[in-house]
Amino acid sequence: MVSPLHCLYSFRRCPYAMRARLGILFAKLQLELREITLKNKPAAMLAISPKGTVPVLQLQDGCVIEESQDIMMWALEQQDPAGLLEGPSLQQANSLIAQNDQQFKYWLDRYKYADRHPDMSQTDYRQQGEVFLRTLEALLTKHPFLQGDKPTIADIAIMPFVRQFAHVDRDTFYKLPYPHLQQWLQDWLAHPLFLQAMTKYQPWQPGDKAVIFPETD
Ligand SMILES: N[C@@H](CCC(=O)N[C@@H](CS)C(=O)NCC(=O)O)C(=O)O
Repeated sequence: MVSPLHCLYSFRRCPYAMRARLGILFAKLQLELREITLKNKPAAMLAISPKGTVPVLQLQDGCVIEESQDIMMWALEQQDPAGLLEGPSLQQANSLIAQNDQQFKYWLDRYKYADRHPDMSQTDYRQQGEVFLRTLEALLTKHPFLQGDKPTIADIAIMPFVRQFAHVDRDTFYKLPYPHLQQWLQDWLAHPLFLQAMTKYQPWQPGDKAVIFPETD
């Protein structure tokens, strides 16, 4: 059955789901949020998206969007009051997001779970990840956000992954020679919409009252 609202299956700690929630919040949309656990994915989610990853967005018309970047784009194409799609170059934003998703994420996973990947040391994995951090630092040396003086879709798509990298070992991260990146991350972590995106919800079960995200005051 299709929900009367758009419905987002989400997992609080997943960086892909974080970027989708940020996209919804920046777009000032409201939907039903269904928090899931990865160990016990709801049958209703698997029925519409058998690949079994979050985020998944089911629209009111029944259409399903299964990739986080597509969810952000869909949300911001509905409404974009902060102009996240109006940066200097959507092509550059897409290229940075692709580097994040295809290369940085690979090293991030190994850095985070180095014990499961014994071919290289955790320090080696961190240093591989730092190649992308240096790209970001070079951009942030020129302006406060990745593409200029205002945030774009690139910032909200990438910050959850830099956060995850930093949180593997905060002491080490904040000693690395990337002061602009560290400040950028700190600013995002304190951003009201990021704090709202990290609201905790109980896992959804069929029959539960809909959780409206974001809640109206
Ligand atoms: N390409 C997908 C990746 C999403 C993804 O990998 N999400 C992880 C959680 S962070 C997931 O759902 N993994 C499934 C699992 O661990 O069972 C996207 O951008 O939405």
